[in-house]
Amino acid sequence: MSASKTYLERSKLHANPTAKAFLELMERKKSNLSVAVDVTSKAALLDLADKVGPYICLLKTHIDVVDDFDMDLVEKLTALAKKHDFMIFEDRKFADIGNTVKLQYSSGVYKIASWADITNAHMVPGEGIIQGLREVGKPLNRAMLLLAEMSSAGTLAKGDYTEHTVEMARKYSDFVVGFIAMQRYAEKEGDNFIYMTPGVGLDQKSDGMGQQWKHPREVILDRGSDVIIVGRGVYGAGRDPAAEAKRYQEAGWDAYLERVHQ
Ligand code: BMP
Repeated sequence: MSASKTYLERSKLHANPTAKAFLELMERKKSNLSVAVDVTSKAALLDLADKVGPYICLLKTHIDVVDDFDMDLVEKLTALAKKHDFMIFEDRKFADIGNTVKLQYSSGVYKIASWADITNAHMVPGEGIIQGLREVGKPLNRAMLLLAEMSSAGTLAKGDYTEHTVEMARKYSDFVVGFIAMQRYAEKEGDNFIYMTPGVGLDQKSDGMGQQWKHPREVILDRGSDVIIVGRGVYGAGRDPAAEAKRYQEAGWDAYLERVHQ
């Protein structure tokens, strides 16, 4: 079972270069924390990335919420990724037909494929969405996650939908390296998926808009996920982002150590 293997052991079994490097990075940095930097100015985003950088394995962006976006932001973010040794995940949640997502991934204002190590997509449109994104991302050695479940109350991503999503990930496992999911799924021979779980918080349970936060220990140890994604728990009002990132890094890593040493 891959849940009991270390990130490093699993990196050795991975064929996708980004997934391989990411699992190595997690072990090297002792971090399974991804911080979701949902702020709306370039300065705030860079400041936050620099503060949490030492504690994270992955910076998760919503690049389209930044009011003053330009390619200089991307240059500075990638420089911070080098400085602090983290990867970048653009949480784009593609959801259109193959031909359209190809254009959205490669072109337009954001040119996501040119800088994001990892991006993600919904399976609503069917298999073509993976084929389109893969055509752009595979030659650049990028990796993708599928949204198999969501953290929000009332999500329709469940049951058959989730099962079908997992099957599609198996079919394209050279590019689809894991899931946004609320738990680890039953494994088949050869599976080596990376599970990332948003909706993680140490201090609060919900935000009054459908978000549901779980404790890092529950996510990593009980539910077998690999990466905790934390947003407002780190940078919310009155919080010290570096101190909070350190706190979540420790909580996530302790739960991982407990899991692999069980
Ligand atoms: P927060 O910890 O502040 O609730 O932020 C969670 C982040 O994870 C947001 O960026 C949100 O878009 C993302 N997310 C989520 O909350 N639930 C999902 O199911 C999928 C997500 O990408």
